[in-house]
Amino acid sequence: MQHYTSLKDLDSLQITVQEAIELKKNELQFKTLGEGKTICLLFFNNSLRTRLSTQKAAQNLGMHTIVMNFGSEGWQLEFEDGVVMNQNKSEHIKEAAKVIAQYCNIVAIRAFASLTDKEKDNAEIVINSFEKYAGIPVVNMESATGHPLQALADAITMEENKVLHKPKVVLSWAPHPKALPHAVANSFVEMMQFQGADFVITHPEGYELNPEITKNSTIEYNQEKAFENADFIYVKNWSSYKEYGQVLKTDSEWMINADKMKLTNNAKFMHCLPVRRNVIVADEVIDSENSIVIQQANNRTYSAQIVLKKILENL
Ligand code: SN0
Repeated sequence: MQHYTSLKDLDSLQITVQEAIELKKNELQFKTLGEGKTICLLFFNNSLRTRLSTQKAAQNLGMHTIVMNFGSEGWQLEFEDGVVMNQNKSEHIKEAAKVIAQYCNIVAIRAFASLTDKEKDNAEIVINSFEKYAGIPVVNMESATGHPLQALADAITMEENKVLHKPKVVLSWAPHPKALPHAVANSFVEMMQFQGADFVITHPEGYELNPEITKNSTIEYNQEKAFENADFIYVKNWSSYKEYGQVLKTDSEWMINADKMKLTNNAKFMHCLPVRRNVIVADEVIDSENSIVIQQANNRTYSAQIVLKKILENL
């Protein structure tokens, strides 16, 4: 594997999940693979899990890590070609990417959607420009439209909590005061399309995700109906895609509570975190035995580590 910018970069999701589970049993088994190699982690947005787990993953493979908060500490980058740079952007991606590539062997990038310009967000300008100009492997740590390291961690977590029958998995929208990106939900949907599960997406009308991503996935507008007999409830807020970046609904009607979980087949509760307690999910659910959010966050290390291992093997 050269880059990891989408789940499609994996030869096989199923095999990668098994490899990550094996890796987790002895996370230092490849501790010399990355010796003398460096990864630069560039953050245009905030992070907790991604920042720490990706560093831990790289260090488990013997790599050095350099972290930079580009959003607050870097020069503002220009991504467009041929512009007169007499405004507030100080440096062009053409130089920045080539310079960064001289300091490391892999570059990992977090750059959220603007949620104001759908076309630009869908064009994935930041991640694609790094791929184009850096000339070294690029890892997506949540871009405008996807969060494939999260989706791989989710697949690992679901495999570890596997039920004997074909599972029913529900991706449920829940309210949030702010406009949030579609990336986590998009990658979760893509991941589910690789699995042989009974998969249902539930959200209020107007919150349809990009139909090019959901394709023929089942959408059920009645949340309680969607929850019936579910084995996994995966919760995430996202802003409207149709009315791009708008928050259409904030009332607590769609919050996940114990009564809704009672409709399920004793389902596990999942969320990528950070989560707004008692807005997205009631304390009684996230604090229950069925909540696997901490295990899910732990698997971010093994998701990143298996991806970095595959890239290092190809360097
Ligand atoms: C991000 C998102 O894409 O939804 C990152 C998730 C991994 N989440 C947020 O920005 C939440 C911020 C908040 O204020 O709750």
